[in-house]
Amino acid sequence: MSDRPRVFSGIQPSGDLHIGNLIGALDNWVKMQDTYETFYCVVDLHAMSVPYDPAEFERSRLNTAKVVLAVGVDPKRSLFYLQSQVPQHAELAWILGTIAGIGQLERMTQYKEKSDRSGQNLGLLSYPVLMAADILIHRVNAVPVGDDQTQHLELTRDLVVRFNGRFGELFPLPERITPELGARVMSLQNPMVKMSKTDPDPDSYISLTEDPESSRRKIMGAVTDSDRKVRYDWDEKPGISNLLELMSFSSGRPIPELESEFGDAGYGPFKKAVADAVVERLAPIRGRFKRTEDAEVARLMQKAALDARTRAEATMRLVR
Ligand code: ATP
Ligand code: LTN
Repeated sequence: MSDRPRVFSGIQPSGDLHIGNLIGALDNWVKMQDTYETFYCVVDLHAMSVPYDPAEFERSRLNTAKVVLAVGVDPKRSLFYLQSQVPQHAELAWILGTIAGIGQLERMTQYKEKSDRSGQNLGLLSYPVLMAADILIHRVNAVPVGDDQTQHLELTRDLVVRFNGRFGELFPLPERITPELGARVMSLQNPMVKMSKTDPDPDSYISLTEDPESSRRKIMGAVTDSDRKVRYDWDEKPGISNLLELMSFSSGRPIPELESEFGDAGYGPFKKAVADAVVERLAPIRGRFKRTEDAEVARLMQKAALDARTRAEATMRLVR
């Protein structure tokens, strides 16, 4: 076992991974491989808390794993596996459930939103307890996620304090890691809501594997305001601010530099430059995705699950 600090994060196989997932989370997953011992999962059990098609689901979890690999998660450096193949996640979730308060779970924003849309079920309510189990099963120190996961991470930390207080110091208190810029990428069709892979309008997000022409069209059609100034101002100009963050991430150029270059250029030329930068940033991901064989991904997932079970079992022995 390495003595480096550890991280865990997960992503749901609930649709096409998009540039918000990349900027908010996956980019950090890749970077953290250099300094941390890294554990990552396709959290397929979580995705079952809303309605899904069983045949499509099987394809979707393999596809999600394939995109994560294409982004740069390296199976030689990270333990990357499918959550459902490591039953200790669910066992620890049960135990944590016995110390979790129902009131706190009912107050979770995601629970309120998703239960309004998909109907209530126990899985949706206990979703954050399973997420806490994911994080704690490898006793990690840090969790790279987007802004929308703040509340879930707070719950995890509450459970750690409660568990350690009652049963002895077992779990480290995990820190949330979010990027300074792009922790909440907004929908291209409505800059007041976050970009989401379950948004019914595909024009609202840029998928990590879609063809360049489609990405360009979506960025050119992004909803902005009727003023002509390119200025970074989330209160007055959320659409433009969102595009500035996309461009800054994709090109590596600071926002003030982009504001001075495009301030008075008009929205057309600005959007074209954003599209160029995004298409260029995504090209290698799309290339690697296309070159990877499904069978290879399935094999990697099987092998990683064996290692992950051994690691998870070591924690469960202490918990039991
Ligand atoms: P869903 O639409 O199914 O709720 P999602 O698009 O929110 O999915 P998740 O699988 O729930 O994606 O999230 C994976 C990771 O990506 C999480 O760390 C999450 O915080 C991050 N993330 C998701 N959407 C965004 C976004 N718009 N901006 C920044 N980070 C995001
Ligand atoms: N709820 C997370 C996905 C998730 C996760 C985790 C993230 C499940 N388990 C553990 C970090 C750590 C989401 O992105 N919606």
